[in-house]
Amino acid sequence: MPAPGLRAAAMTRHCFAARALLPAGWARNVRIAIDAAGGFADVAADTAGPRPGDEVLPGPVLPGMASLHSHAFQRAMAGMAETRGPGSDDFWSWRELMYRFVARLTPQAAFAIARHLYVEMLRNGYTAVAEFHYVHRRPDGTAYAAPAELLLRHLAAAREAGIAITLLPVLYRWSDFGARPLQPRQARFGNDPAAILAMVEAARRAAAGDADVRVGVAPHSLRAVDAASLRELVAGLEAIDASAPIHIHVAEQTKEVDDSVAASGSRPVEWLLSNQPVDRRWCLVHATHMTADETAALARSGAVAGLCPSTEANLGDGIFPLPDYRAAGGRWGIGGDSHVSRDPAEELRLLEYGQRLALRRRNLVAGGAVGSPGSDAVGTTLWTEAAAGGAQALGRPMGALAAGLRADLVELDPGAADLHAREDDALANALVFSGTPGLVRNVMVGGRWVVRERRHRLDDEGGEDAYRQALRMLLA
Ligand code: NGQ
Ligand code: ZN
Repeated sequence: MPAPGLRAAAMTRHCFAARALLPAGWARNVRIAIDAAGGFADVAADTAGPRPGDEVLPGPVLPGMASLHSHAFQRAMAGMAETRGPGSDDFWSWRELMYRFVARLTPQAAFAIARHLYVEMLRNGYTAVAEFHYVHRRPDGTAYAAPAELLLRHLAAAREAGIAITLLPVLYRWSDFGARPLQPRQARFGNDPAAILAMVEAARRAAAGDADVRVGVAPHSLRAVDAASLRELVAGLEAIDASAPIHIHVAEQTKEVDDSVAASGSRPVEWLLSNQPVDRRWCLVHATHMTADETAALARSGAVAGLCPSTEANLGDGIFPLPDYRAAGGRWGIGGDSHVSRDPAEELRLLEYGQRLALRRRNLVAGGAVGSPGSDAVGTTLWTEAAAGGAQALGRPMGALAAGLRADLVELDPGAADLHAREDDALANALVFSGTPGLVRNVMVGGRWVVRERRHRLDDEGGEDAYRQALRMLLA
């Protein structure tokens, strides 16, 4: 029998990338060793060339991207909330439409929508998703026989699609600040901290050591939890897994800021930073409306700001103060949220464009920052920082082409005209700013190819038929 070291070496395989985006920037002749467990064993730049048996990747290679915020069911609503209603439309009127939609969701439909969505996301270069899941109960508010039924449908969908997932069962206890009872149309969301922690345990059992599944929690928002339940939830999670992710929606709308000040005398981000141990485990989703002091304090906390540019634009939220936040060393990532976009390049483009529109300048997200060596190329900077921040938010070792991380990678189409005659930073800039969809050709998650030549296994197995069936039921 060979020595264990030899056997491990024998089970290691290699990809050779002509060009790849490494933590220190673009590199040439990169040889990537992938171990049998689906991790990067080694990533070496400037090698002599491919060796016999290497899988040669002629297109530019980037790390897989994490989507740090998803409500999968909302994928089926994309385009359904774009007609003016009787009053003046805003975030809150959109939410009423969303509640009407969620009332019809079944476990089968939730699964079909999520699986379809996750395949779409993979095709565009997302390799992992944080599912912020709050629809726990039947439409009448009673629990399913297995209370984590709907949560676990998302785990099943992710596994069939082949995307890595961080499951975040959501505590949604109240309808507003001051522990107001849930409205009837929120009856599917309600639970107490103990019930959410039981879902964490159920999800951990179902995941059973799978390196591509992580479980954390999400207090929905400061509107939906009181201080005591929030403390109980965070303490309970710490007892199960001391480094597990904690995500929360915060300061997305100015009304929430005003209501928070009225309820506690503090703004939402300010309240959270002074009442919770906000650190690297935390992801503050949106955090749109902050003062300069809150922006700097959030950056110092080590938490990730979860930015969802397409949804924030769709809902009329506002613009996150990204240049100031980055200047203070803040970490950030991107999320598809309501999934009006499933494309990380598009999210990143919208993120930079929002800053340009607000500040009337160009090339704002560039240069060095915490966790990034800094490139003057906006595309390189955006992809590198969002991948690293997303990895932190998901609590998953990913987000860079580096030894020790999960082997997630994206190869762009070497034949694409928009990538032609370009090198290095110009490739990332073309990916983000050419506006051409479909530049991603091959996608690997945890050492497994899940998209090859733009095809996914489910393309031939009726994955989209189940989605269409769910749409017929939901939109009838
Ligand atoms: C959600 N979506 O949980 O789906 C929320 C709307 C709420 C965004 N915040 C519900 N974008 O915030 O109350
Ligand atoms: Zn959300």
